[in-house]
Amino acid sequence: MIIIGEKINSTLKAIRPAIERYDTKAIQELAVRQAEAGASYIDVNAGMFFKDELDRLEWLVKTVQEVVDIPLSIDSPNPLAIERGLKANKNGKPVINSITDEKERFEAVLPMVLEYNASVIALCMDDTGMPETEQDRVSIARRMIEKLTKAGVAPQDIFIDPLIRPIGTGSHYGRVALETMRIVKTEYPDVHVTCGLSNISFGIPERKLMNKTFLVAAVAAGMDGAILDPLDTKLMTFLYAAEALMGKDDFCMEYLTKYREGKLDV
Ligand code: THG
Repeated sequence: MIIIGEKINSTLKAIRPAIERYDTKAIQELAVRQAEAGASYIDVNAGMFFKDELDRLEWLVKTVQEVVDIPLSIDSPNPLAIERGLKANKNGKPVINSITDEKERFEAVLPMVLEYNASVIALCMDDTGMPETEQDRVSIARRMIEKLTKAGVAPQDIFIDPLIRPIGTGSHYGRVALETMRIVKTEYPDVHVTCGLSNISFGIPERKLMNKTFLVAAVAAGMDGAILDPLDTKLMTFLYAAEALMGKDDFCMEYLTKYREGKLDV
């Protein structure tokens, strides 16, 4: 599983003040802890700072890469912010989070994917908005994959994100996301499938229960990347178990290793 550690995000109430006061130590500690917990990428997001997102995102990139070697996930809807993050990046191949099939955003972000030889998360939405059905989502995914690969992006560098909508706002949204994942992974086995896991549980009680259960279903549907909190030991435990059960962990090696290290939190 390609784990994108989500903790360095300005929308988080606990983290925002650290970004606000440029608290190097707090940010670096979060980066190190996520890397040690098994993150493959560190997501950095300064989107709540409307006026100086660019400066703050650049600072986050520089601050994080002083203490960890793993690559960054540069998280912004604003192509100018992404560019600032990419310019500051020194940690190897980053992932751009994200591109969509909105005409303006696609045309602004694609050249950066190529110029910086980055991977890219592609959200299933276009200028008509957020698609309601799995077929509409899959059509957008297909279109983005065709356009990206035609431009020279390798399938392994594309992460399709079905865009998870809260289950509390529509009882079909869990199924729509899972079906989108299953169809995309079947049609394009080399393309990665990912999502922001916790979106599923917005607005309902016992969110962690829903996130964990959805994670298991998503692994079964073929999801091989996730934006999540790697410091959540119970969530990580479900991840190890789900991967073993779905045949994604040969001889349960990772599961057994985590068991021996005392890292299964049950
Ligand atoms: N897809 C992609 N990128 C994304 C998302 C996605 N980036 C942002 C977001 N969604 C994923 N990142 C987070 C980071 C933290 C939390 C959720 C998603 C989180 N939220 C808690 C909550 O909502 O209750 C805590 C809030 C708080 O403490 O203030 O922890 O879908 N490509």
